[in-house]
Amino acid sequence: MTPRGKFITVEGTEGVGKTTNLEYIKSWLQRNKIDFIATREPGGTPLAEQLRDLLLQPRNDETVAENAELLMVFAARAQHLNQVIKPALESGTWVLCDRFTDATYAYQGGGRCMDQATIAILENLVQGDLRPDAVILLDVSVQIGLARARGRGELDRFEQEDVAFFERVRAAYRSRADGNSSYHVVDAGQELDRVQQQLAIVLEQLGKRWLP
Ligand code: Z5A
Repeated sequence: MTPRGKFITVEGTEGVGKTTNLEYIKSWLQRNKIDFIATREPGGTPLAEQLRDLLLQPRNDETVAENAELLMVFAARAQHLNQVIKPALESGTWVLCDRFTDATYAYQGGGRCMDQATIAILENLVQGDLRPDAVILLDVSVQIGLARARGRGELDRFEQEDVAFFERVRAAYRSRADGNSSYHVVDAGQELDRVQQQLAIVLEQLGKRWLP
């Protein structure tokens, strides 16, 4: 029987360098000849990408209800899981995902102060017992992260939030990582080559644990 693929997610607040560092992780997977797909949340299928557009688009016509936002995040996730993530893992393919449910605990739970228990109910409903095998949390101060992200031009609906919102997002991420061995926290406030030296150590640990 083919062993299940590994499920790695990459998380962090705005401007933390996910896009840049995902490329580094992909090159490690390629060097190790691991069969993998790279995907993202919200998104990863045509329907889920449409939901992503709706979630990120700034709206002047109405305020998005917090529950509506939460359900859209999980609707996109349900589609992504059923169509992409679960089939890949079951066929032995590894999945590298740019954000997953930790982002919901951080943005909707921390940022929007929504009830964590409600998020957990939806997590169980949509995912069953599927959880990432490893979560790489790129951690940077909100000040540095926002300065990097806001150099990119037009802001999406989340990027328009204030500093206090992102402080809560960061605190929620750090609290989930605290004392949990599936989480690998990387100090992403340093120069890029120093960040990638830390990532290399994390990947080496995962390789030792998972590769033959
Ligand atoms: N969201 C949610 O609310 N609930 C959920 O459950 C999920 C998501 C799954 C879209 O995510 C939004 O969805 C997100 C939360 C919400 N909020 N927002 N916005 P996204 O991941 O697509 O969006 P993003 O957070 O803006 O990520 P990004 O576009 O991938 O950007 P990034 O992580 O900040 O990475 P970057 O583009 O690689 O880096 C930003 C800049 O910094 C860039 O110019 C780099 O060259 C530079 N950089 C990177 N690293 C360094 C270092 N070390 N030094 C100096 N400069 C650096």
